[in-house]
Order: sequence, then C-alpha cells, then structure tokens
Amino acid sequence: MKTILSGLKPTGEMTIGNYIGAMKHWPLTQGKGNKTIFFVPNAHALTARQDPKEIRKRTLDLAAWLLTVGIDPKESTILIQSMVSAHSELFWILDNYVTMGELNRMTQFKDKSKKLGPEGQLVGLYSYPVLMAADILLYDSNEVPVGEDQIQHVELTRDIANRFNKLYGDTFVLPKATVPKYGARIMSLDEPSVKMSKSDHPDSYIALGEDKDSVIKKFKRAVTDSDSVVSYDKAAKPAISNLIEIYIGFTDKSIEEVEVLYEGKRYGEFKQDLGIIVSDKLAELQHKFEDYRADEASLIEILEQGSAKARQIADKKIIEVKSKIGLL
Ligand code: AQP
Repeated sequence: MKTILSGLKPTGEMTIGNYIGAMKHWPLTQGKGNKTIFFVPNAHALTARQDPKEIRKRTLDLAAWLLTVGIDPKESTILIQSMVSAHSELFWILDNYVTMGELNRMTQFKDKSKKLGPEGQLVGLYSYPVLMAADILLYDSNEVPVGEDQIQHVELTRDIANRFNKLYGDTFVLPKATVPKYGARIMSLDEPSVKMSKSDHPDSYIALGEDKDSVIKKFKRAVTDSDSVVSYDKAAKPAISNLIEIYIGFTDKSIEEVEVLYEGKRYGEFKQDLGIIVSDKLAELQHKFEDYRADEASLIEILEQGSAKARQIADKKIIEVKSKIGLL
C-alpha cells in the first residue's frame, strides 16, 4: 500500500496551472489500495501578508475545489494544516536537521523573494520548505504528486528524512515527487519564461473561477512566438508550446493530435478554440464548486473529520520523533 499526499496553498485563486500540473491528477490516485491524503497548507500562506478574512475564505474555497475535482472524503483524508498542530511541532524539530546552505539553494525562495520585495525576506518564506517536509513526513508519504516547482522541495524532504534516519534509526519514509509528463510547469500567458502563479498579476493566469469572456480574451491576448505554425517545440517556441500543453491538459489529446488538428491553421484560430475548450470545462467545474461551497457547514464538518483522522496519525509520529531525540 502506498501513501500519497499533496496540497494547495491558499495564497490566491487557483489557476489552470495548479489544475493541470497537480489537482486534476489527484482523484486518479484514490482507491487502488492507496492511502490518499489531501490538505490545505494554510500556514504556508503566511509567508506573504494575508488578510485574515481572505485567508479563511480561500482555505474553504480550496477545500471545496478538492471536492470539485473529485477528491472523495470517503476515500481520502482531507485536512487543514492549521487544525493539526503536529505540522508546526515537527517543523521546528526538522529546522534543526537542515542547513542554511541547503535552504539557500531553493529556487522558489530566490524567485519569490525577488518578486515580493522586502517583506518577501521573511524567515517563514526562507524556511517554508522545512514545514513542507514536516507535512510530508508526518504521514509516511511515499509519493507526492506535484508540479515541477515543488520537486526540489520534495528532494530536500528526502535529504532531511535520510539524515534523521541515519542518526536515530528508521523513522521517516523517503518520499518521491511524481510529476505529469506534460503540464508540470504551465507558464504565464504574458511572459512564457515565467511560471504561471496565482499570486502573480491577473493577466498572467487564468483562475479556475474565471468567466467565459475573460478566459477567451486572455487567450486571445496571450503572447505567441514569431512564426505562426501550431507546433510543439519548448525551446524554440515556448509560448505556443505552453498553450499546447494547456490544450492537452484540458482535452487529454496528444501533442501529435493537436498538431495534426491545426495543420495549416493560424494561431488566432487555435487560441479561439482553446478559449472555448477551457471556459466550457471551467463552467462545468464552477457549477460543482458552487454547490460544495454553498454548504459551508458540511464543508467544515468534512474538514474537522479529516483533520481529526490526520491528528491520530500525526500525533503518533510526533511522539516517536520526540522520544528518539530525547524530548519529554
Ligand atoms: N504553473 C504551474 N504549472 C504546473 N503546476 C503548478 N503548480 C503551481 N503552479 C503550477 C502546482 O500546483 C500545486 C499547488 O501549488 P500551491 O498553490 O500549493 O503552491 P505553488 O506551487 O507556489 O503555486 P503558485 O500558484 O505559484 O502559488 P503562489 O503564487 O502563491 O506561489 C503544486 O503541486 C504546484 O507544483
């Protein structure tokens, strides 16, 4: 039996990047004898200033998105990070098993601290990969299905776990990141050299809650490459290749099928079709989302039950860790 764990940080509206790179794959891991755990790492959102009302709302939004994409609370444990205090407890312990040199190498920190200015230099932003390590290691996770940007953090988690195991004997399972073949790094619509991020400016991304007109307009305006052939070549044609990855992320067609479909056609036609495909799928998802989100009491009950189940696993692991390092 494998334990599979992943999460979504409530720092903004979910984007199609989060969907294609991560969320849409998660329901497929359910059943098959796997133990599946999905969570909202809301404490991670504190690495940038948040409006308290907004972070609460977004946390519940993300829980509703998890249900919307097909995470079934009967099959999976759905939890909120702040409802399981063992995450913060293990974080502090693990902070002492990682070096500043290792954290200095984290590319997410380098990118984000540049973007966010002086407040981006908060210690939390620097050490959040260690909290992520705690999130993963508490549950003996074997696999962490993520987008490409998170691979480095899962690798750091392995290093920390390995170091701890060598010192104190087998304690943590060594996790591995799993990423989709295509769509693991969806790029910004107006700057194809930069990853699409929900905390970036709105023209750069498409949110899962966005309406049809806006989606179609954004794809129309999306940057393209200098020629006009709809073909996939990430190095030579990063902009159209990114749009093709979005297309296949929403249709499950292969690259070859898309190239054949648009042979002899221009970017304009491709972008128009893409806008319709994406907005139709989003409308379907939004409809489900609204149903789940409207019943806040049931949503909170699912989260309380999931978090209570998670606490049983996480508390056991914390007791084991504390006893191994001599903390009463
Ligand atoms: N552009 C992307 N392409 C593919 N996958 C992506 N993911 C994020 N952006 C892309 C994957 O989505 C999952 C949830 O990510 P997260 O919200 O927890 O944190 P993040 O990776 O920091 O995502 P953002 O959108 O870039 O958030 P902000 O702007 O707050 O930093 C992860 O598996 C992630 O890899």
